[in-house]
Amino acid sequence: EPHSYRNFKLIRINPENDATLSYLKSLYEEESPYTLDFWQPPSHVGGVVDLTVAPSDASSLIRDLSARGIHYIVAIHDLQKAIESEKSLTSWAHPPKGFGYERYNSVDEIYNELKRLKRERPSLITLIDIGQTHENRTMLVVKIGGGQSLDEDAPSVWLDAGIHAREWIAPATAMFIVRELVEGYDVDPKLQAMIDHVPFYILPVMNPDGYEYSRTSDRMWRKNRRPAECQHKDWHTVCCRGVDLNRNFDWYWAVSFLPYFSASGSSSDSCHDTYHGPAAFSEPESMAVRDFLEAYPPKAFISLHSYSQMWLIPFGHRRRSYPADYSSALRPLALRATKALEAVHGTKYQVGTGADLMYEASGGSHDWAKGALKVPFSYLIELRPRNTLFGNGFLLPEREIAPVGNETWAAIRVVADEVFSQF
Ligand code: VAL
Repeated sequence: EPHSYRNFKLIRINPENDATLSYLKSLYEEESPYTLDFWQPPSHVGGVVDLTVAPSDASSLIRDLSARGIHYIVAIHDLQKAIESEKSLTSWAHPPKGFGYERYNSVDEIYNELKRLKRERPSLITLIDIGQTHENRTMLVVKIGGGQSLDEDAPSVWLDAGIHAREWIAPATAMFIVRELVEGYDVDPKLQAMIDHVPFYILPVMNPDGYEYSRTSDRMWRKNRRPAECQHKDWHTVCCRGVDLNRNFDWYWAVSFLPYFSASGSSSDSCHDTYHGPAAFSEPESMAVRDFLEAYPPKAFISLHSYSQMWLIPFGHRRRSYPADYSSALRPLALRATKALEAVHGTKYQVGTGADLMYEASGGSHDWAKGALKVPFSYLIELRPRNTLFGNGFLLPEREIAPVGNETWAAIRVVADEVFSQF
């Protein structure tokens, strides 16, 4: 039986002053008396904080917020209901069998589809097993274009998705882009010329253990499934599983710049959702990605996440910290890409670093790709939705997969075209 979120609530707060902000930070960083899950951690005054609360704690939390004069909205009244209506195009009780491009699929369904595409287009597609997870799942990269052999010097574009288990729209978007590339190859001569020269390497599910766990056991799981680590806390021992893979890369790994313990950067507590792991690249998933990228360094690195509609540029580990070519190259290309994205369905994105727009987070893969691997164009995309009155956060209905896929592809194509014209 999967974990039930019956009557869990999603509370959305715009902290208007420092007192509110530090109260929310204390709930996030210290032991809170309530069962809370921060979908968007507190960062700055004027930002957005999304948190879910268990039904048993909802009234006390709301009493606390009201007593402090903190404005909030209840964006979701019954999280379980929202989880069930996420499958908007298919029946939740009787899911259809097999892969669908407008559905949230299992890892097996995704891999079977990639194998089917490979059988259909053997010269266009190459499948590469780059490693195994803790639970022995394969990490499967699909190479599209550029011939069947791997060439370390050829310019290429890397795209990964699903580093965070619960961000289901990310793998769905990656698969949508796989199809755009495969089908576009025959009918779009410009696209053909581009991917003949600049192949795409796509890892649609970077965290397959976590993804499957979020499908079968706990929809809101974020980390990988590293076996439990135990620690002594006060008078008892607690053991927790999982590492946040996007805190496990060797770029200011485990470093926190704030003068106090900052769990919003990255946490040393194995029970925390942003646990950075016992060492940089301690995890098979991040190790596999590192080893592959070091062997075949791409010209563009793009990592798909959700949610909040932001096109994030390095560096995310610290506020006001930028690569040398931030203003001359990275940001102008990001602006062009998001303009192309907006032209498709009018979807607006913010552009900047994650640290400036949201919160500092060290050990992230897009920072490592730019800072350590020196990939020219490195980005992290936070897909739909935005945190508006009705946005369902991670629970984006299946009917939005196609529009998200179309608009995101338009933006990524701008990046790939730039690589094609430069290298
Ligand atoms: N949402 C991302 C993360 O928590 C940040 C880095 C933008 O990993």
